[in-house]
Amino acid sequence: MKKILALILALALVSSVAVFSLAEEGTEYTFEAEYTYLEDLEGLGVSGSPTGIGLASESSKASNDFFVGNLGVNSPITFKITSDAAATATLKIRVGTNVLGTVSWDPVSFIVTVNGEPLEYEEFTTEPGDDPTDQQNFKVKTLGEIELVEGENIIVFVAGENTYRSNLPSAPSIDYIRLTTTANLTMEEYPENIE
Ligand SMILES: [Ca+2]
Repeated sequence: MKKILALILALALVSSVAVFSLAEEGTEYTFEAEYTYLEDLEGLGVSGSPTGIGLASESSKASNDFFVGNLGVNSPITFKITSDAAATATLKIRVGTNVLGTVSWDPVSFIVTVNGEPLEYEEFTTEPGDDPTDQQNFKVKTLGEIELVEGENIIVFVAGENTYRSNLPSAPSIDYIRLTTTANLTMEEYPENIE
């Protein structure tokens, strides 16, 4: 009996390792949100809210020292990614609280589209951490598998239906997205946003 249990355990370990390596196959690309095209975007909509490159904020806790925040329905963050082949990719996003307290995000309250198609992803929450100097408390969330086409792909993140900021729709702050895939990816970047 013990031998059988050991065999089952060994098989379970082998299969979980195989699944892990399959999901992580390929190259992991990180694309910074502060390098997306920010001109013409309007922040939350409340008076005095930032616009354009003003949506990029500095934080030592953010990758590349910047993130985009104060996002509303008129500030979709758009990643233009060119792929050298049609391929499946795992999409992750590093998000912060946007100083909204503890709130949950799902495909209705925070809309993610890939080449115009809404992405159905598992609900996640953003919440303040224990460090009062780090209100964003950035965390990486896995949104799931997406299909990239050869050529240009448009991945958009925008506030959906919610009343999280003074009864206006808002979105989490975005530090970067991460794509893991076997294809070669490049992004249209605007580094002058933060210069
Ligand atoms: Ca960043």
